[in-house]
Amino acid sequence: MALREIIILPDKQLRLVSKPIEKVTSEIRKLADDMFETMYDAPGIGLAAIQIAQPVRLITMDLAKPNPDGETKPEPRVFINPAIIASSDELSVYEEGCLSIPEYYEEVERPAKVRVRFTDLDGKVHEEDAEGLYATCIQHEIDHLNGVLFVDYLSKLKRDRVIKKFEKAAKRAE
Ligand code: GNR
Ligand code: NI
Repeated sequence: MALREIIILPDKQLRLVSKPIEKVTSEIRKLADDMFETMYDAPGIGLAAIQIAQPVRLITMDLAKPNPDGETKPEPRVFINPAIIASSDELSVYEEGCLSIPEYYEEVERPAKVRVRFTDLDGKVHEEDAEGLYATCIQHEIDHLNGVLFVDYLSKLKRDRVIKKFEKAAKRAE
């Protein structure tokens, strides 16, 4: 396993449309391993491969909550070529953040429930209904595969403001 660097705004790679994975190879397994290490280290609850500069349709996620003893048992999940195949009309609002837009949080409205189809690391295809944080997170991650960021759902004023802030920070760091 290896810790990889998470790319942040205004890195243009975040706007790439990631390529479907045709076969679950050892490289894909290794990439998923590295994504988990990077996601847990961050820490984050989800990660899209493009966030470590790999433009393939691969997502890692862990939504495990602490048990009453305060311990959290890992629940690592992998989504290959995920697709939303149905969305509820009902919407829900969640305060979102993104490891590629550090320390910025805003409320985003999305379908409250979605049905997602994806392939796992064994090449098996699954369909699942997602709601709550799972629904929000899978939509946020699939957006990354399409070059979409949660700030794209904000008002132009807020979006321009956060993008400018990160552009300035990048200039200062040159
Ligand atoms: O760690 C993360 N938390 C989060 C909180 C609310 C909605 C979405 C997310 S995903 C984010 C990690 C990330 O940037 N994934 O792409
Ligand atoms: Ni994100």
